Amino acid sequence: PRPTSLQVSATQPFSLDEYLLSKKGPIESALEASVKSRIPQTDKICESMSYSLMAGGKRIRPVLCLAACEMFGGTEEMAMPTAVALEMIHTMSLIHDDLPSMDNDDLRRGKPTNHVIYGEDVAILAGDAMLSTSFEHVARYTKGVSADKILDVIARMGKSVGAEGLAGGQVMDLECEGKPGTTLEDLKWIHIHKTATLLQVAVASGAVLGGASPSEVEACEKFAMNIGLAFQVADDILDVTASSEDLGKTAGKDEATDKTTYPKLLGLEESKAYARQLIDEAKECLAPFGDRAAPLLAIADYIVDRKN
Ligand code: GRG
Repeated sequence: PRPTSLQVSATQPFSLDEYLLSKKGPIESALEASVKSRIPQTDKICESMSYSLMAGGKRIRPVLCLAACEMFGGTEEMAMPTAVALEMIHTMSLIHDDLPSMDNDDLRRGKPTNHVIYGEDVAILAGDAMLSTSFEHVARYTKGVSADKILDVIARMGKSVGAEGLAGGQVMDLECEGKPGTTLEDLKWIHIHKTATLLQVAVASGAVLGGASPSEVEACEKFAMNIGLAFQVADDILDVTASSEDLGKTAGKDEATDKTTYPKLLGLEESKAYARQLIDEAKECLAPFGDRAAPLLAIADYIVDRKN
């Protein structure tokens, strides 16, 4: 039988490319099925949801969730509904982030943003629908896991979207925009809530579903908080260093606006060193899990080495 991607052997080096490829098909199929219109009346809103959900994101959150579940002996099937739900939450946050009342962006991943295609009204509603569907998805489709674990995942997801998560982080971000004197602490707070929290829920939920103990879930949360922050530092660095083609958006936009970024506060080289330090600290958290952590460790490196 074909070895599963998780059978990491000491003699064969782990290949992240192969691992990501093995996860891509199942994730894309599950995402596509999750927003299919079942009645003609929902065709328009489902088309708008699908337009953004299937627009070629990196799928980091679903992959983190599956990898964490498998690290503790769980299966891909156990974590897939949660993986899909997290990508739905991520996607709806991007749709709302791009709206004229927020960042007012016309391009996302090199394509017109949702509201440019479907109008602001439908884009808002598609985001709302995706958010509520994400919770329904976990509750309805998670199989082979006890109800208390599913409830734990739903609670984590709820917190990550609310005032102590994406929404709160976005409000603080809007408040700080253009405000002189935004500090490193402010920036860190924004990024923990806007970015790191959802990555943290991805890893922690996968761990919970896979059967991790509370202390193991905690180690996973520390790992994910560090990679989440590093992810955002890397994003700010890429915005300075990458071409628009790499990013599929207007490179250097944050440079040109008065948005506070890590390179602006720390300088480029120190920002790179900070991202690397966060990744090293993250990887230490997974030391107790040995070879079983290979996929998550490789994803951590990818987060700072990526080109988009
Ligand atoms: C969640 C209720 C609710 C409202 C949304 C707009 C908003 C509140 C929050 C903004 C969240 C936001 C846009 C955070 C930035 C996250 C981030 C780092 C996005 C880029 O993630 P990637 O690189 O994107 O994983 P891809 O394109 O690969 O999917």
